Amino acid sequence: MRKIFLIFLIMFLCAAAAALWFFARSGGMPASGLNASGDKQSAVEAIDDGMLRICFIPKNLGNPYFEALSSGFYDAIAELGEENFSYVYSGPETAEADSQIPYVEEAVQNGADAIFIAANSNDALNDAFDAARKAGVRVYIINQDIPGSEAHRDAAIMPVNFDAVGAAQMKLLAEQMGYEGRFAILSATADAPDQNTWIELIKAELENNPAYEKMELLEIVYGDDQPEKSAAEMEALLSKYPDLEGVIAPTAVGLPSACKVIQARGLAGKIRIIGLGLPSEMAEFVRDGTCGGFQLWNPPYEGYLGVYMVWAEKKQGFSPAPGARFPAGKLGEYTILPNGQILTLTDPMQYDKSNIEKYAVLF
Ligand code: RAM
Repeated sequence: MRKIFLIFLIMFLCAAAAALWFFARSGGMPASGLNASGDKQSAVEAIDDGMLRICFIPKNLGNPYFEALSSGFYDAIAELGEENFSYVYSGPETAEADSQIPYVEEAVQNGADAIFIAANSNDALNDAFDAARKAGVRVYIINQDIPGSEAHRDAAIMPVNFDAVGAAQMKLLAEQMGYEGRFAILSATADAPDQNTWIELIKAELENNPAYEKMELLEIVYGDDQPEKSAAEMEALLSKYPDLEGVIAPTAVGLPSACKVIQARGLAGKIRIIGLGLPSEMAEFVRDGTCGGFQLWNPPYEGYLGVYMVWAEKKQGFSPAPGARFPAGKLGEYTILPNGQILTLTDPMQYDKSNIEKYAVLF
């Protein structure tokens, strides 16, 4: 009897140890904490298990766009060996300018080697970034940059060259609207660095390109990357401007939310809508003609190359400075540009009836 009890006890202890190990590896448990004096060096020593600790902080949780981006981190980690990484995807519920600060602080306390963050503001996080870098943590902006605050980050992974996005969005809308008519922009949050960069570029195109002289921008509204608010803003635009003919929604949440409104009100063809969105979320609206075309890039690639960059630093003596190069697996070699940016791809990709099915299964 005692023998059986002992066997069960040993089996139970083994299972508990395995479960704890798995839980810690999957990022379910803080990798470490600061010691009493708040000295990170000691904290790192305490967890010096050879693992690279990476944290990705999205603008907010619940946005499928950032889940697609996060899947790229997993792809690279699988290629380089899961046993070498601890990866945590963690962020705020909503995308206010300062809502990510506690997540940056938490990542530092947990002994992160590198933080990747799609910042919700150009400058609200500067102090948190400075503190993280002082503690020896790399700060990489991902999916955009933080214009005016570049000195507070180590590098920025751009999905594409942003200069190309404004012109591409404006051209696509103009083609859909026959180069005339009134339109509105449905954005995400008012502080979002990427959204504001694109909006400025769209406005510049509208002003300076004579091809758009018969087009007019009526208003910019903000759906905060929340489906309900985005739909409500779209409804409000429809009631406020009976002559509205076009919408640019450069947000992966705003675009399908606005399409749903146009679809439900039977306005396909009357209101032309384009923007930036995930093919998987947009397929139904392309199929039924609610949306004639939209653009994006490859969000998983951004996370993928981020992991390879951290790996190159650990294994190949890479350090993030203009001109530095690193290999990124299947994507080839990348160079940090003089402005500290890395361009994952150059131009945005366009999706419509001709290719939507191919991409809808990918992201
Ligand atoms: C939104 C976010 C993100 C943007 C994509 C296209 O969900 O605002 O920053 O890059 O859409």
